[in-house]
Amino acid sequence: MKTLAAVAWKAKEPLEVIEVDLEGPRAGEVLIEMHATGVCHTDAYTLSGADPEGLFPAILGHEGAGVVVEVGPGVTGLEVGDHVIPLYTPECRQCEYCLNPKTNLCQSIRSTQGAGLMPDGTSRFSLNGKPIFHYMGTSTFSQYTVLPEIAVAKIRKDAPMDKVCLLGCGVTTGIGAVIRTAKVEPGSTVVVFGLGGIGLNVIQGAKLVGADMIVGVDINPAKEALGRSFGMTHFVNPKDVEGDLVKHLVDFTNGGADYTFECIGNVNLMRIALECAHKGWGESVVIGVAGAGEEISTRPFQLVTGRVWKGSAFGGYRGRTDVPKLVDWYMDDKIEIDSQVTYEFGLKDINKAFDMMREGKAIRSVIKF
Ligand code: NAD
Ligand code: AHE
Ligand code: ZN
Repeated sequence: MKTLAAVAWKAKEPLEVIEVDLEGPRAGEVLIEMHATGVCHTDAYTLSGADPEGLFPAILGHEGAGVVVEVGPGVTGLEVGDHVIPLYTPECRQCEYCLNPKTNLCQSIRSTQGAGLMPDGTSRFSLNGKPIFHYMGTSTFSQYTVLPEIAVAKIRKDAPMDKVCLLGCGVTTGIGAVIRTAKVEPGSTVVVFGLGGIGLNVIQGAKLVGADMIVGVDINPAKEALGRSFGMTHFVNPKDVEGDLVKHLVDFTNGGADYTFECIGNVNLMRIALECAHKGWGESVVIGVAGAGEEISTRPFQLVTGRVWKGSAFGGYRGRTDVPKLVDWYMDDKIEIDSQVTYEFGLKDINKAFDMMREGKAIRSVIKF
């Protein structure tokens, strides 16, 4: 079949919206008609050329929602008409990782997914007979996309797809990092670095669990009002801080934060986030993604004296099990999503969504098909 898709031909170049060929679902796969997709910073990161797994040409996008329109042979858990959210972290429920409650990182298809291919080692997308790579196993910047059944969360049909698509990445990642990964306790002091689509949801999660002091750190002053609307209690703009940012934040939080979250992808800030965690017990969670060749460092003394450094992917959530519950939370007004959709564009204007992100104007732009 033909599908309209935004193709990333090369790093650093705008996407081209064109019709490409899409082969239907093979065994264990489903064809999804996308209704909406968010644009996450990770899409821009891969398009920048900094992603060591970045492949071109590819169809990017990993924060979508849509409807199953065809099922391949052997599919048992999904049927035509199901409303779904594609998962870049699948959940096969059988691999060593899925059987270990300590992780959400199902590895059953990770190697082909990282190579831009479906689990059988081929691509469903092509143009003029030349394959186009999948991205993060999801490729949501396409009117139609094919996914393995194990990488699809079935959600309720009354949830608006142009909002709950953000549960495909940003909202789930931020809230889960607080609840699942860090397990922040009521009364905690939390510092959040970077108040974009991820950081604002860390703030939302921290408020949800009853944190007392929620400090947001961002160089964009416009983020202060946004952060406060999600529950941030204090704002620090590093540009206004004279001297050492770690010392400033440690003093500001009376000795350091119980939990800190890096939501930017800047290795210098990852170090600062660790070092402003409280001596003896502070935990720092890396969420931001840093480019090829970048490394984090600190004095081992920081860890010897009780700080803990950890990371979080997709908020530690298991998509098929947990995403439908998060959709319920949204429908029950337990979590806020609507105000995170700053802009809506048609697919043909998808490059504007990247511009809005780069200019710091969007929490999230949503593409509606
Ligand atoms: P975003 O672009 O929406 O937000 C980034 C924020 O960081 C912006 O508000 C920006 O002003 C701020 N910022 C930039 N440089 C800064 C600096 N030097 N000091 C303070 N603030 C600064 O990005 P996003 O979509 O929220 O994604 C954030 C990061 O999280 C990215 O690295 C993304 O790739 C990553 N991410 C990781 C996961 C995961 O599962 N681990 C999931 C989604 C996104
Ligand atoms: N190919 C990238 C991977 C970057 C990365 O860490 N991705 C996150 C999701 S970001 C969503 O916006 C993730 O889930 N990682 C786990 C995994 O298995 O990729 C790189 O930098 O190498
Ligand atoms: Zn993302």
